[in-house]
Amino acid sequence: MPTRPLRFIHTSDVHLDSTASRGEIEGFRNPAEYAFAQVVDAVTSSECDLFLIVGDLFDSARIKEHDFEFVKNQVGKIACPVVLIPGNHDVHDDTSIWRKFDPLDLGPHVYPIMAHEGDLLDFPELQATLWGRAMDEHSPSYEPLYGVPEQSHDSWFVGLAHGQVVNKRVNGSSSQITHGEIENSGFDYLALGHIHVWDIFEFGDVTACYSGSPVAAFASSQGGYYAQVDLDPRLGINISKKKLKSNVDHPKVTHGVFF
Ligand SMILES: [Mn+2]
Repeated sequence: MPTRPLRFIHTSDVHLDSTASRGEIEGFRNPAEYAFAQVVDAVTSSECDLFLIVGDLFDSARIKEHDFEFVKNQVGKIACPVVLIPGNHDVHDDTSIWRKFDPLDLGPHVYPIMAHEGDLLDFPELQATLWGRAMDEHSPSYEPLYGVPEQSHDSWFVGLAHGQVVNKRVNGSSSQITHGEIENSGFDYLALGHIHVWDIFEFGDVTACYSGSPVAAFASSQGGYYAQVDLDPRLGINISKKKLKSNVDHPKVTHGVFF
């Protein structure tokens, strides 16, 4: 059992430079930038140990230098480690945005998980171990939780997965995460991305959460949240659903709840 508490902020599905939400807001180029900057502010002001970005940070491989520089600038304000995985919009394939721009250029404190077979990140000073596996293709063959390694329980064990939580695997559906896989993962917390609205699951000893998109307009206005997670050796897990300042630019935008 870890002896120190761990606090982190979890976001996903920022979809920077999506064409679905346009227009300057509060000095930012668009609502997605405004939302991401607010999440970064929350990280810097809440004594976080880690910041997790669980896929679809970028909307497409067509993003420009400007978008990458924006993220570099924002994460440059953060002192703690930043861990990110790709999603289906910024998938790690041959033409990936993550090959056009090197995620390691975002800063020495940024830990991109780009290994298709999965990557285990150990932060001994935080008594935390993180695992995720980069999506190479948004397809039925990609299983976000395939091959989670077994861990001792001396560290907090936190997973990152971008995909769709399902009761049982369904033929033809992409990037599925089953209830059983979550239950058997051994994670203290599974940070989920892909669904744009907030949701929490508990299977066995494992708590999993979709933070949803921080951009309200990308979730039929039901988004606009991030998750602040506290893991405490005495108190257990506490997940706070934190609302951002309104960043809906266009109330008629109905982007659907996941992509
Ligand atoms: Mn997605």
